[in-house]
Amino acid sequence: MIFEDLPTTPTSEELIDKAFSRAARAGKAKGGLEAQQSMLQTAANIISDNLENVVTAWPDFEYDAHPFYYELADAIVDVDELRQSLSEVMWASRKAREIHEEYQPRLRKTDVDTARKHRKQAFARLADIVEQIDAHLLRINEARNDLRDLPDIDPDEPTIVVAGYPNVGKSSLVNDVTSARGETASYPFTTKGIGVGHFERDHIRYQIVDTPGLLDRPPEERNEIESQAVSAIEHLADCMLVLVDPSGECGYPIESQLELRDAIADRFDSVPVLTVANKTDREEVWNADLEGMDADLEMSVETDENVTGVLDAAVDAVDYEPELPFEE
Ligand SMILES: Nc1nc2c(ncn2[C@@H]2O[C@H](COP(=O)(O)OP(=O)(O)OP(=O)(O)O)[C@@H](O)[C@H]2O)c(=O)[nH]1
Ligand SMILES: [Mg+2]
Repeated sequence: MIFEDLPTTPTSEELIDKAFSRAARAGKAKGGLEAQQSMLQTAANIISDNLENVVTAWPDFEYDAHPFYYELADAIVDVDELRQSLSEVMWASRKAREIHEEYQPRLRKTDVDTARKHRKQAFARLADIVEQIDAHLLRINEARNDLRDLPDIDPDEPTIVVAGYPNVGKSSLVNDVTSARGETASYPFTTKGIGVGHFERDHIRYQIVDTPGLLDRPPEERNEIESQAVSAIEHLADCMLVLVDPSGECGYPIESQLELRDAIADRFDSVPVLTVANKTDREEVWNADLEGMDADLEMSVETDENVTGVLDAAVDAVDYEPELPFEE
């Protein structure tokens, strides 16, 4: 995942401490003017290099982040604000180099006391620059902590997204079809772990993603962050399975479940949306008017009835054409 390996960002205090203590050590190894020059060079380099590294560790949101991750990231941290902070840090990095260049000549061809006075002045200015970006460093580190936990999903794999009210059987389905068990990912804004499963058809790997806390209730109940996460899912989904439980065992009347289905179909109008009636093993479902619900498919995950049929339909709907390496 693109934000997984971001390093921690130092605080301004940590960076100043590090720069000045290394500088002191560098100074001790030498004497006279050389000691002052070496101290300045060490402090300025550590500051400008560390700050530059803070910035370059980040991917370019526009070019390197898949729209899915871009939108998810933007739901959690304001990307424009983050960019602003990164550019302030870059400014400070350049400024540290400038201070080095400005003071370096003053530490030559002079007496040691004067040189020490200039070097101290340079240190004060370096510290001042780093303190000025204190809030930006903190914000960048917070963003890093928030984004590190985004779900590990491959946005380029053909993906089936499973939606529906709580308790309709979403997780049961994802767990049932997925080859390797126990894969879960988390969105930082829901407490529920989301299941991410994989299965293969004709040597193509399909990803199947659970959406508890996101696509499990009416749109008007979503907060702003959740709504934006739903937009992100639009970039991810190649097919949407809306599970309904006509038995009502899930605790939600079928009318509400169908309203959610309609809202999802409206929202994801560029994605094939299939309505799947689950729990056909339950007696209440036998007499239910599945046609009246516009159910495309029925299944029981519990008794493994037609789960394969549902996957087949989803794979058909995804209609994925692998890119062949030698095709022009
Ligand atoms: N009878 C019956 N029960 C099922 C079936 N599929 C799932 N269940 C049961 O329904 C309950 C809820 O299933 P989950 O898979 O946890 O539902 P979910 O949609 O993931 O629920 P949330 O994670 O809360 O959104 C569990 O007790 C399952 O055992 C089915 O086909 N038939
Ligand atoms: Mg679940």
